[in-house]
Amino acid sequence: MGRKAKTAFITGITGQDGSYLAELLLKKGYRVCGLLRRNSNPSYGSAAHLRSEVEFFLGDLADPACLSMYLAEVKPDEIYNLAAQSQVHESWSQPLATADQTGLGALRIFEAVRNVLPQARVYQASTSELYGDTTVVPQDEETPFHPVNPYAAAKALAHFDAQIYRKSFGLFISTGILFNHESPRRSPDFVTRKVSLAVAAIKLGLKGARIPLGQGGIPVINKDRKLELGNLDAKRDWGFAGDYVEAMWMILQHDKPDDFVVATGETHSVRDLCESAFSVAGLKWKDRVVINKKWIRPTETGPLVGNYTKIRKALGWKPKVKFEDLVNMMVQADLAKLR
Ligand code: F7E
Repeated sequence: MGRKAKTAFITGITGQDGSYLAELLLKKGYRVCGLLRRNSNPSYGSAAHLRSEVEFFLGDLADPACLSMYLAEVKPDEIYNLAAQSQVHESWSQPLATADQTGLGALRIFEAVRNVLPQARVYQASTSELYGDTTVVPQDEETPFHPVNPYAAAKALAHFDAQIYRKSFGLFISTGILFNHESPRRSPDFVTRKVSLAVAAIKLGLKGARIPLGQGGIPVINKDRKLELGNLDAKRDWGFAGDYVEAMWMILQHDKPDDFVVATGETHSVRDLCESAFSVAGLKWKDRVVINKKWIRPTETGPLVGNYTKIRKALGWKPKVKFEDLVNMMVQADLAKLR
């Protein structure tokens, strides 16, 4: 007799990470269930192509009753909490909604697990934003947190509660402290996709309504056909989302719950990103990028770069896609999509 297929329950399944994770788990033979927010028109986002394979449950992280009900009904072996208000920039305009979805949302999951399904394994999506304006480089699991925005503060609540529920109640709750991870499925609210879409729109000479919408629903290039960005000096450790969902799964297969940094170990500035992305299309970034103060944040983090030694040694995970290949993948995908 073969072993019974495992069941996974994913919150945030319609996002970039949720859709890659669902694909990975389906390939591994899991029954995959996902929480879908109730809108008048249900939006499956990046998971639209998985609609016939995933079981969707209408609900909201704001509602503890529905979380308990679904856990009791589905009895997942593994729960991946990827749902959040995940835009740092937006977290200054919506600090309370961010605290609720990103911070309390996680706590509601932990409470539901404690009450209804204490044997389940839980993955909590933590973030390099926790390190904030750190001066320690690179950052690892021991580096102190210095959050500098409402998003990071909400993620800190979730991260500490994950550790507290693990210790206090013996629950299997693990966290992945993920550094930035991108893909052609990334929302244009984030800088990598904003740049790759703008490069493609400029290269293809798109005009008027054919110019795709970017951050905040604003066309990705302005009337002068330029890309408007904020801080070009900001430094991030950018990896490929497809690699990072494998890390999430591996973290839950470990023999004990723990915290792991997931990163590439390389850092690049937004300026480097522009240079690479425009050069994929044979364009010079300096002619095409202008600064708009609107996109400069009230506070910025220190240079973020992760040390992934712990996960490499304990679980054998390492990133496969390098920065240049990631940028190339995203620009090529947008050129193909918009052509
Ligand atoms: O910004 C700078 C900006 O919005 C990256 C989320 O997944 O990763 C992501 O958070 C950097 C920042 O991502 C623009 O100031 C310059 O320094 O792509 P981003 P993020 O804030 O790092 C972490 C790990 C998460 O957990 C988050 O959920 O780029 N930047 N000019 C800009 N950023 C944006 N969005 N737009 C600009 O025009």
